[in-house]
Amino acid sequence: MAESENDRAAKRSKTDAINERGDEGERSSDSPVSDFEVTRILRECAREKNIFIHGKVKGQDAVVILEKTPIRQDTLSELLKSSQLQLEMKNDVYSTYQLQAPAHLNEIKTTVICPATEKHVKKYLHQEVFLVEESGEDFRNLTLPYISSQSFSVQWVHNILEKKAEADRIVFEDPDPVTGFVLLPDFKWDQKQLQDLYLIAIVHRRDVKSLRDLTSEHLPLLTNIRSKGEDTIQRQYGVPPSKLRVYFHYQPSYYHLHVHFTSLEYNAPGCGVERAHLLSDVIQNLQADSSYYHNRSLAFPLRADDALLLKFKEAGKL
Ligand code: M7G
Repeated sequence: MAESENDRAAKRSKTDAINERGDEGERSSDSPVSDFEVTRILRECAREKNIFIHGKVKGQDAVVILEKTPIRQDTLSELLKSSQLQLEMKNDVYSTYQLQAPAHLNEIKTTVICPATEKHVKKYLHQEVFLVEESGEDFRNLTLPYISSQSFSVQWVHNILEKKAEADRIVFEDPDPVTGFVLLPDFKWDQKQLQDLYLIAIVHRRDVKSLRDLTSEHLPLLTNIRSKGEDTIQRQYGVPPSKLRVYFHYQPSYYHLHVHFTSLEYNAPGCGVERAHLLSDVIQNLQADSSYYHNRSLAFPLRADDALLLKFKEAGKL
């Protein structure tokens, strides 16, 4: 279908908006990484071009994640024009070079978790994983007591909902206490390009921890997130619903209900069938059976040293 001038204009303003937001980022004068002492590498991946490091900042445990970001189309010509090229080899029609880009086109996305708990360190440590099948009864007997005592703090979520953090990053908010939510960029997305678009919708209500708690009572909440989340992303970034993967994680890391909105083109961590549950499937399952997620077995992966895995083993479920 031919692209209208309106479409093109919308895309232009969306890219401008992204660039503006990206460029507006605060300069951190107090760098937590300059004092970082490396203890060990938790994980690294040459293909994904990232590295997860455990270390100390001023005596406190910290995790630092470094990730090379995708090459941006809108800065391509500047990159090609203003970089230095160093020839590595030449053979017939083939030649390879090292391209030295100007600093502002050569940024590394950096995430710092400090102080980091042992659980943060384990989350990023490369480990063998096992698939567990959890019945509704297993959830109540094994998983629920475990997550009630062991799960990650959701303080960062409350900070967002109460506008104590990331308030300027909120893209959309429906303030309704029952069906409302906040939509904002996930911290995995630097907002510089749309290929890896990643936003999260965090619900205002605090009594729904995960997929397991959902019943047909929550359908108005879920349909509201789907329609307003998709509309906002279409309007703000020019990405239509047909280009989005919208899903829950089970198990999530953070037990306060939230929905992941990612670009369909982006192979986001945790978007595989063993962890992701499409919002549209969840809505249909609840329409057909209100207790669907209370009763059915759900499979998910657990890392070798996860205490929950040990509980499943002890109960003879693995
Ligand atoms: P999850 O399914 O509970 O856990 O999703 P996961 O991290 O194992 O996927 C939580 C989502 O929230 C993830 O996509 C995180 O990248 C994102 N996230 C986590 N934290 C601590 C923050 C934060 O402080 N701000 C924002 N904007 N996103 C976060």
